[in-house]
Amino acid sequence: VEAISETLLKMSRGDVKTIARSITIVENELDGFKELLFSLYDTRRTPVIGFTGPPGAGKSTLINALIREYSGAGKKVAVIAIDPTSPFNYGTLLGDRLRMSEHFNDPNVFIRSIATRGSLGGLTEKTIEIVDVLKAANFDVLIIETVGVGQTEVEIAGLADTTVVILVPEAGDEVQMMKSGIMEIADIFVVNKSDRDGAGAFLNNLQKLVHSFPEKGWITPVLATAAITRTGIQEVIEQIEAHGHSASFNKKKSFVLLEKAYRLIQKKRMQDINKVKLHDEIEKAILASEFNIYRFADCY
Ligand SMILES: Nc1nc2c(ncn2[C@@H]2O[C@H](COP(=O)(O)OP(=O)(O)OP(=O)(O)O)[C@@H](O)[C@H]2O)c(=O)[nH]1
Ligand SMILES: [Mg+2]
Repeated sequence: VEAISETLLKMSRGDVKTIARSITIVENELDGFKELLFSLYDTRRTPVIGFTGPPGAGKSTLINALIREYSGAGKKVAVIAIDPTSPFNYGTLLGDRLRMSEHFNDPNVFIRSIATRGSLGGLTEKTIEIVDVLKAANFDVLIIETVGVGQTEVEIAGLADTTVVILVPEAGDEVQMMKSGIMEIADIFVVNKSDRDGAGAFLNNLQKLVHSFPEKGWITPVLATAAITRTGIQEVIEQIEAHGHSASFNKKKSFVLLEKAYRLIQKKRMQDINKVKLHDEIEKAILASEFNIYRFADCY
């Protein structure tokens, strides 16, 4: 077995094999995963940019266009695409791979899809750990794509230094619905598919909405893109850069660490709870006698 210091050195030099192996080690809790995690220090402070938004908003297409810009400027980019394990999203997974496939042979680009939500005792979510492993490598920017469905937007905000929320012109009602939550987490709004009807009106409404919320040391910009034709990409990069220099970005550091710590502690405390086993035990318990869910839960 290779010494941790050797692994870290190789990663910091951008050894792709070592990076991929380290991710596999933490993802599957293979031998030495804890030692590896315990040896990670965030010295490079690689910015983590989260992209979230409704299914099909154009997140992957936009990220693809950004990768092209970053890589063209000689920057090294890592992308984590988080695929919910739901079979509904299987097509998405393949789609993302196809859309980003032009970068598969680019030495400046590292792309990894990871599964989440070990629904019935399957894979546990290792996003935090994988991000931290990637931070130990020599990337200039880390990008995370998640589909925004309720909770995930909030989760991405606890993981990313800058959160970009991608919407489409026809998302009017959705924005009304998730208004406050989305306002809290969005550092940058991108209205993609601005080539479509109604983009101008939607942009205006969103702009008004942003200004109706109290300012937090950074005014959330509302940008228009058409990712498919790579229109407006430069502005997205500029605003990500600008947010990185804002007071809000610095304040967010400890918030992100808090969220990460909270989730790691939660996972640690829940590690002996397996939903499949729990289901068996519930089925037994309800057969036995009078069933009280609070007494049942109190045993754990
Ligand atoms: N008209 C138009 N279509 C776009 C634009 N950007 C992306 N699309 C299309 O929208 C569809 C979805 O794009 P994706 O990039 O896969 O969207 P996504 O948000 O990553 O989707 P999920 O990962 O499934 O949530 C594709 O067919 C794209 O070609 C755009 O700017 N204009
Ligand atoms: Mg996608």
